[in-house]
Amino acid sequence: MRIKDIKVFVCRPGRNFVTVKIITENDTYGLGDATLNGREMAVVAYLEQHIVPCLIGKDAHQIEDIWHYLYKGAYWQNGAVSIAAIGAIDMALWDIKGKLAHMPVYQLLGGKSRKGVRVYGHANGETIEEVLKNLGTMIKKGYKAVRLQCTIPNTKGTYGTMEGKKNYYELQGNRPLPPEQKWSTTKYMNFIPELFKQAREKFGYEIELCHDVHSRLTPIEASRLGKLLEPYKLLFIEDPVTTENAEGYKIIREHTNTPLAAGEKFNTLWDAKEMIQNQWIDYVRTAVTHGGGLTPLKKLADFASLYHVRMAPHGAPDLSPVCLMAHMHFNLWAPNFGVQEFIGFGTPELNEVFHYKVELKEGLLYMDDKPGWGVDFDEEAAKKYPYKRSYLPINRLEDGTLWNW
Ligand code: GCO
Ligand code: MG
Repeated sequence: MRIKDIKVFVCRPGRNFVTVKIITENDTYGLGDATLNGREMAVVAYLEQHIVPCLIGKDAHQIEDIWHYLYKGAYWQNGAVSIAAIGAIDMALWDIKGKLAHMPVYQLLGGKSRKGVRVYGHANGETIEEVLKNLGTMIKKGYKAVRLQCTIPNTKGTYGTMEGKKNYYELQGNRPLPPEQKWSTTKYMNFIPELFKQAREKFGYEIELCHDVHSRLTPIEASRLGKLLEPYKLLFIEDPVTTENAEGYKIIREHTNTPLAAGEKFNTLWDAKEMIQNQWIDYVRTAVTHGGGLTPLKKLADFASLYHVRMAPHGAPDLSPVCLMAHMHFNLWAPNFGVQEFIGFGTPELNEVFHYKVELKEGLLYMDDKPGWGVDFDEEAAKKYPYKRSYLPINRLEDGTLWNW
């Protein structure tokens, strides 16, 4: 089944997304998500200039070979831009294979390992009171696991809570240049255990809670945070330190039994290898898009399963519904699936462009069985929402030093 055409779409139904559509000679098409937040157009260029010309006429069924052709064949194997591009191609090919086989993709992986996908939602706020109010709402909606992020008093903006209540930080505002935030580790460390203390006092221990540190600590600071949070029995803390240096996780591991999650920025299995085989983390956060597609992600899952490490794919709003639906299939299959980040059912603009259906019941996300991923993209609707350059914020310490955002 030859590839006839490949189209790359950039649209902004609330925020920017890059979507790939591969069309075969019999007009079957598959979709992939290539969104790389704040660097979208670099992936578009990589796809249009360097990938698309090589794939026209190739057999859409040869997913494994095409993956290696694009990865090894580029000579420059790694890198967020190229991997997001390869990831989207790989996703679109799996979608096609499912459609041609008249099967949901999870069937091609070996079938379902569970009835639904456990998810965690987000409760953010400017104050502890507000976060707890939002947590209460999430529990009422049926969530059984929730991530808590709160503005740290006397700092300007905090991860997860920027731009006030109306404009959740990841729904891009008008940011033609990166906005700046301030960070104080001392203020954060003095404050955050109180958030979880109050959450447990109010809601008890049945609801699973987690927290994203967003790489803002050093290993020894993160070790201390993990210890301080131990009484509140978190599902995990995420990215306590940057992941470039895997041994940082060894230090944290030696000091605390608070579970650790990392890897939303891993591009390959090799980025994750050392942490997994040393069992320094409990959850791998790699997404189908940023991990180079389903082909490498299923290898990552199998490798992680040897070391009691579970998959917890990244599901922030900068991953499109195409990626969410790919995760649904992956998570239904992966024997060592842990939990999926899920930020909700989308805005009206988003749902005008992407057509998909998921349903939350008692903490589990369900979808209908459809061939392929079960998601569609409305090209006409997408034209109404043109791309606009937008950046993630940057972060500085109080003295002005550039820090991890
Ligand atoms: C998460 C992530 C996101 C990232 C975003 C960057 O755990 O959901 O850390 O919140 O900030 O995906 O593009
Ligand atoms: Mg994260």
